[in-house]
Formats: sequence, C-alpha cells, structure tokens
Amino acid sequence: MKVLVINGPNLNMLGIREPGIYGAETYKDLLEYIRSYCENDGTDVSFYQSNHEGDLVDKIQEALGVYDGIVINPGAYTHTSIAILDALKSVSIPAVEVHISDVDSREEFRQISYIRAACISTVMGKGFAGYTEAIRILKEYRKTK
Ligand code: CA2
Repeated sequence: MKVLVINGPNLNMLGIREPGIYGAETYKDLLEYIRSYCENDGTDVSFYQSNHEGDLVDKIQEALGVYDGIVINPGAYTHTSIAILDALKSVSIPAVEVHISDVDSREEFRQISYIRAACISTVMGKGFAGYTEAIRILKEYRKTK
C-alpha cells in the first residue's frame, strides 16, 4: 500500500517551540518515527510538508493514481481551508485527518474542521502515534473495499 503523509503549515517547526503542546521532538523525528513503523509494516510511505495552501492542493491533486491513501495534518488550514477540502474530495483517495494535539479541547476555532468531511476518520491528541494509527485505519479500510 502506498501512503502519502502530508503536513501543513508550521509542522516543520515541531520541537523548536511550544513543547508543552506539540512535544519536544522535531519534524525530522516525526518522519523517522513513521518511516520505522512503515518499514516493519511493509507500507510504502512518502512525505510532504508545506506552509502554502496552494502547494498542498497541488500535492493532493498529484496524488491521484499514485497513492492508495493520504494521512493529512493540515495544521491551521484545518480550520479555514475549503480549497484543501475540495482537493481531497476531487481525488477521492481515502484520507485520515491527524492532529498531534487534542484540538477538540483547545480554543473554539480549533474545534472546527473544514477537512473532516472529506476524511474517513480523524485521530487527535495522540501525538506522533496518531500518524501511525491513521496508517492502520487506512489499511483496515482498504480491506473492506
Ligand atoms: O494538533 C495539531 O496537529 C495541529 O494541526 C497543529 C497546528 C495547529 O494550528 C492546529 O490547530 C492543530 C500547528 C502546527 C505546529 O505549530 C507549531 C507552533 C509552535 C511551535 C511549533 C509548531
């Protein structure tokens, strides 16, 4: 199974500030964590991170016919982006929304997700483990198709 893990704005800054909310580990550590899980699991994984909404839309469109599943943490675009929602809908690739923090117990504006409507599931508040949980969900979902 080919999975694309997409991270949105500021996730490249993980571990650099606010370790209380997002942990002390870096974006590079996150990639290593997911890569090591996928090696054991036999999942073919690729990564993409951008701070730019249009680049994220482009990458989602390019995933059509290439990937079987998308794991996406859209960062703050979660709470604002109809463009990312539409891109996910346009490709119809099964996608799981991930948040490192428990967005539902934070500020009200973080409790709104425009992306969720295009995802088969959402994992939040589990730190880095949320990404591997999302890959597990995609694999299970694929078995049912
Ligand atoms: O909990 C999550 O994974 C978020 O998607 C992370 C986003 C935030 O805007 C969402 O509401 C929830 C933020 C990405 C990381 O931002 C940083 C801020 C300060 C220091 C390091 C990273």
